[in-house]
Amino acid sequence: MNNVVRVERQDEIAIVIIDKPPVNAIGQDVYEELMSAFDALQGDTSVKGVVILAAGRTFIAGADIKLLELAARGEGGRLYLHPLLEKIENFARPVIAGFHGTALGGGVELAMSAHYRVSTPDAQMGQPEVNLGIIPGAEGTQRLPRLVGVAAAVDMCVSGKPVKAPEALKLGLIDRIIEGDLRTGAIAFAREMALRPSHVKTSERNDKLGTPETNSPIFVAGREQAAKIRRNMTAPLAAIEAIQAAATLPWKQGIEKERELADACLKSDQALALMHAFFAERGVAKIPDIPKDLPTIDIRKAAIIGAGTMGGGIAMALVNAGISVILKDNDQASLDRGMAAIRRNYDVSVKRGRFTQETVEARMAMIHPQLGYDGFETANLILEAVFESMALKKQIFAEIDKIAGPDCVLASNTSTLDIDEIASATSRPERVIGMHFFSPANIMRLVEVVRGAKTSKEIVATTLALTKKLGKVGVVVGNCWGFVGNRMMFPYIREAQFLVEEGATPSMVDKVLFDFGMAMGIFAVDDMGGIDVLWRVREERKHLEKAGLRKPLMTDKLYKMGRLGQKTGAGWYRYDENRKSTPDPEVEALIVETARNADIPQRTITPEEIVERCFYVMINEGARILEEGYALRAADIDTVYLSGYGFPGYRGGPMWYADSVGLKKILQRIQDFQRVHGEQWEPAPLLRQLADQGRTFAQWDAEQEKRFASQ
Ligand code: 3H9
Repeated sequence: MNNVVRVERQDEIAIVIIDKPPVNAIGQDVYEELMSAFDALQGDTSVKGVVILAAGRTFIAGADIKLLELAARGEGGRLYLHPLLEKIENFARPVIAGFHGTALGGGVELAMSAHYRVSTPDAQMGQPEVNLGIIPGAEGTQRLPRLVGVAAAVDMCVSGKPVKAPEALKLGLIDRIIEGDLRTGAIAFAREMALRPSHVKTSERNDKLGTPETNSPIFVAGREQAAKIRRNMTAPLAAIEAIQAAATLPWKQGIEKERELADACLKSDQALALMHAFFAERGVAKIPDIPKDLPTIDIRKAAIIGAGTMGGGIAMALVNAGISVILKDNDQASLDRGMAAIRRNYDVSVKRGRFTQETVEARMAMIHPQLGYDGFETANLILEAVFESMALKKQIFAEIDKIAGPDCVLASNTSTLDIDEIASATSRPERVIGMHFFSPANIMRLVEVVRGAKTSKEIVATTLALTKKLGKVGVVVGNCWGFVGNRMMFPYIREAQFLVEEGATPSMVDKVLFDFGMAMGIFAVDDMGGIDVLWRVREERKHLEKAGLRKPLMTDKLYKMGRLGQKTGAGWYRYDENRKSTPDPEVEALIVETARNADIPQRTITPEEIVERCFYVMINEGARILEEGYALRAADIDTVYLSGYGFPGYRGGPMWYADSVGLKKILQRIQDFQRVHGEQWEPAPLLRQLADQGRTFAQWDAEQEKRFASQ
């Protein structure tokens, strides 16, 4: 019985349709049914051509990643498409693949074994395997360079970025763009091709493979690109090696090389971590008590209070998604500054070719700067983005409560403050929610969606739908101080500061963190965000600090010296006019002097200690957040860190990383640090429990999902 592949006929053309929602991923079922479909068609001489299409929203989006994940874990699941690809390529009559939506990974590989490819004008196609720590392992590294040339193949496999149909046509990945109905156009194309006496197999095309001389600089540049955009990752380098094999070896040997490299990547920890990250990101939208089909409010018009860096960035994110924005501030000068910053950011995008000038003008026209509340009454979303002061935020929420329409979502962009207390300033706490964007808000993908005690399900679902519309990842978190991201960030930055007080330097710590894979070292991050920001957050909480506990000493000092980071040209580092940083001997001397005055003994700090103290303290806090219920799953915490804090994807996020190190070892080191550094290293009960039982956070998540399902 055919469940996922069906064959239809239009006169002498057969149409093979893959129909496996949501994205037609190739699993064993699709593979087997395609095999039998092509077997049957081979014997049917009335068929003069075959068109492969997919039903629903997209052409095949790749091999089924769930299967690949099993294979990566060594639990079966390995999918070899080679016999199917051979069958298609050797088919006696022309086979044409028709793309729509996003044709990705194994989907493109399957299509490349066909004799021709056509596409809708707006489809995209690519080899994103590198995002999963693997390479195109179904002959993609061998066929892609044969169709598009070595340089484009290297770029597509290293960047993982899809190309749009017009570009694909130029490159030779597709043969025609079909305007109008894809099926009709693809059938007409098949009829045309059926008249040709023969059809070139991609595997036999060698005209675009270049020579060792022309290819050598391409591979060098590819490796440089990989080192830059895929730092520390093995898959992009393996993909280049496989493409190199395509360019130098006969077809069969090239395939063998690809298989060897693909298998090695699939068995790597990096692949496992990245596949975890893939499913973790998709899992965050699943909130146990909120049905998927719960009706949401369509956000078409938003009003933002505060035209500073955050407000401006959020305004850009909203208009980029087609939502018009009122941008309010208290005085004309702030408003002008905010609008000028937005204009500058858009100008950079135009220079980089991301947007055309017309697009930018249209987006600027969608932002309405103003001083008053005019028009707020018809907004579907009012979002406050002023600085972190509870008193100010409550005053603003009390004001907007009087103006907002009954269906409006009232959101705060607070990064640390109590959303319930903010909501208490309104008569409708059920409509209040936190939307914690990350700077620059038009670029960074993470939004922490802070669910207050009274926030309604409709408002949570609406906010999640909105983050998706903005192209962002919304992670629902509970209302604790700092939520998930910053609550874990503070112990991390605290330990980093303690380490420099004990003998490391900021650049030494940052280098270790960067080499670990973080997008930036923590001191560089602090300088970028502004040392005043951290200082202000600490001031707000000073009354809660426990007497006698060790506190970092340098933030206050740098703040008082006016060394606020990049914006003042000096913070932990010194900055030139291009914002390039250099270590500053003045700061290093000040740290030594501060430590001496505080009687902190100086010693040699190893890179290992830097990694352990910075990340284990973060993991310990993550375990606390989890057991207190402020994150639903360890995977949600991972997604926060992967999409908002520059944690390397190939380590899967802090909690996945903890599992990979082993919770027993982590607990033991935390206990060691507790003996030396005291109660700030008290192990989280959940961490202790899992370590004692030999379990992992991933297992805890699996049990958690079962609990959700039974509720
Ligand atoms: C590959 O092909 C290896 C080959 O080289 C070698 C093979 C031998 N598999 O993202 P969404 C699920 S590697 C399984 O929310 P969107 C996803 O989990 C693969 N499941 O939708 C989610 O499930 P749920 C190379 C998949 O519209 C649902 O589909 N391909 C797969 O925002 C909807 O996903 C890729 O890396 C899959 N391949 O974006 C492409 N893809 O509803 C990965 C999706 O239960 N996929 N799902 O949470 C994507 O980039 C996006 O999903 C796509 C749609 C752009 C397609």
